Amino acid sequence: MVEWLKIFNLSCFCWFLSSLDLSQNSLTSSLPPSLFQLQNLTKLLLIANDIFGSIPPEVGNCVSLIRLRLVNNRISGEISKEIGLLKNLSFLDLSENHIGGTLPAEIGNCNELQMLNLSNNTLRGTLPSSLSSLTRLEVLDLSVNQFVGEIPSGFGKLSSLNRLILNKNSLFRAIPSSLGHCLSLQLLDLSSNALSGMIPVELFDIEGLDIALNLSCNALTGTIPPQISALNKLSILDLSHNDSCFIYAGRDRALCFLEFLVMRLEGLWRVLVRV
Ligand SMILES: *[C@@H]1O[C@H](CO)[C@@H](O)[C@H](O)[C@H]1NC(C)=O
Ligand SMILES: *[C@@H]1O[C@H](CO)[C@@H](O)[C@H](O)[C@H]1NC(C)=O
Ligand SMILES: *[C@@H]1O[C@H](CO)[C@@H](O)[C@H](O)[C@H]1NC(C)=O
Ligand SMILES: *[C@@H]1O[C@H](CO)[C@@H](O)[C@H](O)[C@H]1NC(C)=O
Ligand SMILES: *[C@@H]1O[C@H](CO)[C@@H](O)[C@H](O)[C@H]1NC(C)=O
Ligand SMILES: CC(=O)N[C@H]1CO[C@H](CO)[C@@H](O)[C@@H]1O
Repeated sequence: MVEWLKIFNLSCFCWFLSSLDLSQNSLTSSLPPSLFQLQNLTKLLLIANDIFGSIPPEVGNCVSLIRLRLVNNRISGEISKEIGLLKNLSFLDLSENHIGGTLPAEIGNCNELQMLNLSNNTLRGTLPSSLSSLTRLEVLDLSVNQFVGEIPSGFGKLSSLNRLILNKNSLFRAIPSSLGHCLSLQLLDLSSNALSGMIPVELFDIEGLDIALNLSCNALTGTIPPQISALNKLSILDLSHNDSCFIYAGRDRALCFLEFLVMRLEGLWRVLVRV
């Protein structure tokens, strides 16, 4: 194992350090406080180690950080509001850890964020509406957490958003129609929540949606509007496992299934009925 603690005890000699990648090194320790004195650090990658303990508030000292990726460790504690001091942060990936608490509203101060992945943690509370000010965001993945409440309607301002992945939380109420303004979306996964109400027709304005629309395992009601045929590039449409009997109100078909999956294969819509 790299004697990384010793390295950082000498951090006064590493003041110039701008990039540190110790991914996949079986590092077993907490994050040494001296790490967060490196004000010139732009890239900190400690992916797939066995790092435990929390990310200290001193992370806010690393004002040069552009990439912070601590994926797949055993990091716990909460995300401190000092994260908002990282004005140049573009990629923040803390997925696959044990981070709890709420997501601080200050995350909305990280104006340069292009990718925010907090998937597979134990974050709770509501989604801060300040996320709506991160207009450079291309990837927002908050899946597999314990978030509750509504999807902020301000998410409609995220015009660069390419992937919005919120599955496996406890989000409720209606899907905001404003999501239809996210015209860069290729993937929208809101599955396995407690969303209710109708599927907003505005979602079918996102003509570039080509990877997947997954709204399965919610409590959505109503019909599937004929406008859905505008999503003619879509590979995966999953509206299965919902409380209501969906009816596809298209011109040429009227389908009524409790569960179904439509896939576009070789340019054709295939309806694969399950159960
Ligand atoms: C950061 O780098 C600059 C030179 O690029 C140097 O003058 C400065 O002392 C460094 N700051 C720290 C805290 O390491
Ligand atoms: C943030 O990025 C800008 C533009 O690249 C750069 O001029 C500035 O020095 C950076 N700030 C810090 C604290 O590194
Ligand atoms: C987010 O992180 C998880 C776990 O590391 C990964 O599987 C997933 O692909 C990431 N999401 C995106 C959109 O890249
Ligand atoms: C969450 O992460 C754990 C361990 O890092 C992994 O075993 C599990 O499969 C992940 N869960 C999901 C839903 O990705
Ligand atoms: C949609 O999401 C559910 C639950 O999150 C998942 O089990 C399912 O495989 C997804 N559907 C497709 C077609 O990928
Ligand atoms: C009829 C049906 O499949 N209902 C399901 C809708 O989704 C909820 C949440 O996943 C399930 O509990 C229902 O059984």
